[in-house]
Amino acid sequence: TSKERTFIAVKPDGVQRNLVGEIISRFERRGYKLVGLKLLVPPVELAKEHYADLSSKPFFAGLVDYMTNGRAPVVGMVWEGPSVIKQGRIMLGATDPKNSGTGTIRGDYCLSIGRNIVHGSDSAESAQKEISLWFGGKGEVVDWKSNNEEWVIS
Ligand code: DAT
Ligand code: MG
Repeated sequence: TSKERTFIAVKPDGVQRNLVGEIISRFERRGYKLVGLKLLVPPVELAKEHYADLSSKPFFAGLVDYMTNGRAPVVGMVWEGPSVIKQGRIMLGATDPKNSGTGTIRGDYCLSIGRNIVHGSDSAESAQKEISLWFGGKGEVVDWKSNNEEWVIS
């Protein structure tokens, strides 16, 4: 549905490299609507919960440290629109940038799986989990009407 929502985050390397605007622009220009936005150094518990599925992987500790050590913050976002979960993943490109196509965010801006600059929810279930984890407070996700909508969605 056109009310579908996904969680997208610019990771610390993307913030440090001044790619926040570029990443927001790509979603805006595609026609998606920004309904949540925050900048934070995530608490370790939040990062562990966010990546809970990967807790047994050898890179887990390094991944959590990279996300939470405060050398740069994370920009968390909620984007809304038709098929935004799947399309967001396509816009990001493959997890490992050496397999990400040119024209995708990772394919255009990064080189290494451990510094792949963006996160995007990979399913309806993870989108719901991640949005409530990162934007669980009252009013943190905003329902608003875009005046462009009739020119973007029919
Ligand atoms: P994605 O971020 O595309 O959803 P994922 O959920 O499998 O990918 O993994 C989450 C993040 O963990 C990924 O963006 C980068 C890191 N990661 C995954 N596999 C890795 C590996 N083999 N070595 C180092 N970091 C890895
Ligand atoms: Mg993932």
